Amino acid sequence: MERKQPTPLDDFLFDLRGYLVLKNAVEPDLLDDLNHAFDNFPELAPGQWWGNAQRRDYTDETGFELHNCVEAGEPFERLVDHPSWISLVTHFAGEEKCYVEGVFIDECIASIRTSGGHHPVHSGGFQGAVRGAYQYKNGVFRCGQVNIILALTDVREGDGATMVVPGSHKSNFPHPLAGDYAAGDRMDTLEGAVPLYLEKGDALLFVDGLMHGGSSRTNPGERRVLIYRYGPSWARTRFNYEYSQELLDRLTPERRQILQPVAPARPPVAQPVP
Ligand SMILES: O=C(O)CCC(=O)C(=O)O
Repeated sequence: MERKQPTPLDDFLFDLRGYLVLKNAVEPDLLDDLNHAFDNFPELAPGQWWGNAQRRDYTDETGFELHNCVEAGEPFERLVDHPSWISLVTHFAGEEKCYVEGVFIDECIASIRTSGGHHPVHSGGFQGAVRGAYQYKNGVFRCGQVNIILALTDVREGDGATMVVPGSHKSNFPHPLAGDYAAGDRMDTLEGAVPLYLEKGDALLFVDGLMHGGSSRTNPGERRVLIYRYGPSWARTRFNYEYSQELLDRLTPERRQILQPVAPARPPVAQPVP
């Protein structure tokens, strides 16, 4: 697959709306491998570890969320620098044209949502964290976090589509009707929010500072998505997961550079503490 480069239209739409939809981002073989991996996830209780990945649902209603899923098998590794988006996320969040150029992965999550599940509305420009902030200045993007949500199943009406409030990454006011994340308020009918329907294999790219969430799934069956969050090379993962040496050792140099942009600085042999 050819590496997709950002176009002037991508820049215009990303700046205007805060998101892009990447059609047919992932090839059928890889989708099959990822779905096969999902089929074989074990039953995990919230908080339970599976190797170096951990089930850690964001809320009681988001459903199964396997964090650090890049440790869950080789197909997940192929997404790290996937040609459909790696140049885009690097362009938006990778500190282009400066001494710390490059991206790292802040979080990577395998998510399964069933009927009744949803992800409450959150983010938006108003008092947003620097970690997810949108910025374009002096001819370069300086976003704190750009997310990829890859659909492994079709996500249509009733399937629990991700919803966004287009343009809200720049908003200077709180949304007066947005509700409360901690209370688990649903965003299904939020004024200004639109669902982004995806076909299996499409990916949604958006700046985390965009107001967003997951609408209620009302259909039977599963919504399966992968969420990979990219940030600047110098940042640290939200929950401080550490990668296993086995994973780091087998990655291509390009992938290792993204998971570990800066190797730990240690003396060659342990030195006595003076
Ligand atoms: O599940 C979704 O569609 C949205 C996910 C989300 O809001 C997030 O991970 O921040």
